[in-house]
Amino acid sequence: MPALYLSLGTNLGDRQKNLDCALTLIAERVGTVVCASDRIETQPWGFVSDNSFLNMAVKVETGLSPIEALHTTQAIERELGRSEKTVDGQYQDRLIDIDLLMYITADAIPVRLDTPELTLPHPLMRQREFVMKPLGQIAPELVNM
Ligand code: PH2
Ligand code: MG
Ligand code: MG
Repeated sequence: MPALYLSLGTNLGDRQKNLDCALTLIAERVGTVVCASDRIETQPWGFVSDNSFLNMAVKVETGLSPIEALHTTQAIERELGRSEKTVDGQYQDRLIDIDLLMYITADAIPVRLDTPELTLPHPLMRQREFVMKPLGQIAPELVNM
């Protein structure tokens, strides 16, 4: 089975519950959640806000293609109340954000994709401690790649 690594983040509302709901819907619609990192408290990166984040990373075994996984996670974000992602190019506070980090095929090849809709691996992941720290807990081999 292909393995999909996701980053989850939330800085509004009941953050633990937002992550719980996202994980339930990911398990129902994306695939089997085989590893989940700790939930770490992080400060907003790249924008100014009083609301700190909870971030985590998960590994999902999925039968979906990368684009199908993107559309499915975007639908989950919308169902959990996510509205606009950026305003005037600035990041916004959000109930839930689900980002595709890496997609590893069944024969262990990391997918490389560069389309207007989706870039894999996630182009900014290595600059973001709030992504790399939880990802390192569940997949140290990817972080040290
Ligand atoms: N997500 C962003 C921008 N900044 N900062 C933290 N701490 N956590 C995030 O998940 C996050 C962020 C864009 O999606
Ligand atoms: Mg994001
Ligand atoms: Mg996102």
